[in-house]
Amino acid sequence: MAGPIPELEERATRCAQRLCEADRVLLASHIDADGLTSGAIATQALERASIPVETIFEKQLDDDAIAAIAATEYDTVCFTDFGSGQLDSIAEHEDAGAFTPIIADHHQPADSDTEYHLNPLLFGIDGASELSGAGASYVLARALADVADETGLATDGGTSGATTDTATDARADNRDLAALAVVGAVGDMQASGGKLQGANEKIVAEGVDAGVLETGKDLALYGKQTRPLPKLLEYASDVHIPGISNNEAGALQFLEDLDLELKADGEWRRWSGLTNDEKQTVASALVRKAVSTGVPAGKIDGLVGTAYVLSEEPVGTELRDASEFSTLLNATARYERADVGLGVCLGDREGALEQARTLLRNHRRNLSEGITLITNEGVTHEEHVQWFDAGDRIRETIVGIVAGMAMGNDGVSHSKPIFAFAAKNDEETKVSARGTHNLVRQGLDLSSVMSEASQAVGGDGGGHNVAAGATVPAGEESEFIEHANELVGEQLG
Ligand SMILES: [Mn+2]
Repeated sequence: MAGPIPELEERATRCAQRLCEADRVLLASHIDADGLTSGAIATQALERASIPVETIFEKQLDDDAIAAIAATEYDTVCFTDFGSGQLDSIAEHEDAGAFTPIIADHHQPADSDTEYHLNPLLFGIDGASELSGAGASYVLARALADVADETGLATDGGTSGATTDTATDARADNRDLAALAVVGAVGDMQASGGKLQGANEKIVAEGVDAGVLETGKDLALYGKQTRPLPKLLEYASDVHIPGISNNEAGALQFLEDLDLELKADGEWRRWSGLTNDEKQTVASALVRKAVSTGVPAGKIDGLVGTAYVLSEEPVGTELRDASEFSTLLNATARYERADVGLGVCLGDREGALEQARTLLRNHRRNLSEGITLITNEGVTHEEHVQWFDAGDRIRETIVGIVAGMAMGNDGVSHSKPIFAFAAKNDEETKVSARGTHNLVRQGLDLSSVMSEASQAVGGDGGGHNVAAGATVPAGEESEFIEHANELVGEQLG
């Protein structure tokens, strides 16, 4: 049977064959939404092929982590959503006979290669926008079903108790896992242009075929499943609509002016519970409001996009919307609870789901407390940058998001990049920098600022032009800011 991405088929089959030769497999995956879904896809595919698997997660696959993996008894190690960038180190352990690596990744490979390396970049497919780690893992899972079938390894696909032939077939050839692959791609921001492209689209088509996904044009706002209607509009920040975005009273007034039941059983209704006519009413009014308040046409187009709905999940839950699902997973990852995220992906709808929801609630509270902290205490303004030292009062894993969200608040400028420090441990300080697209157009590149300024004080860093991070030795914060201030001045000068 042909896999979803013909270019990857042959390599995927070879990787699957090698996995089927293993008595047991250690599976290592990255801790983020894409890594968690990658891990869940590969875990299920291996289990269904009756290959015993132990699944672990790492924030970073550094030399120490790889050495620890090499020290285990496992002879076969599958890496998902990382591994390509660490191939030099992995290959050393492979050459020393520690284990055979099978890699399903989409990041830029290091200067080394190995036999069982499945990466879209090796086959002319863009790993940043067309296929995620979860997508590569899905391609591997599809091949595993095929190979296991041919070699007579038991697959439990036919005995799942599924109620329809379509569902049974989809499980037997792992096409039901396409839903998780889409959550991973969305989590890695691959639907940034409003829809998934290229290889990702082929996975979507398989998921639709298998009955686990539905797609359609819909309002491109976050929270269509779970947010009360007024909050859906108020919090929508990608397209700023004056009088509605970040405006509680305005969003409410806008909805009240429409001829619509806003509550059901005393509770705010949600977008997912509206009829198609009702959705049309709100969407048209929203577009009219955007036009009348001068939102540019290009931005207005961004109000509508392709929605990816997990059709087997209950309406009104975060699991039903690929974007809300990936946010839930990221909330588990940020607090190092990969076990919880994996549990949700593997179908634990009680313990794990409740814990994930608690983590997401706490995450949102931490964000809002962090923003309040920065806004109340104020930032220190240098000539070209502004900065804030949170010490241990904001977790280093969220300090960057918080700093970005605080921009534009009272005393926090929109016209200078913001740098936020948070303690990593006694020896190291994490620095996160955030700019705006406007500043980037003027020449800001925080990636090079973070890399140069951190290296100047004995640290290291990098990232993107609009958002970047670094780690510096504790005590070097003011020295770092001096360098950063100078570098940003040169870029914007
Ligand atoms: Mn990824």
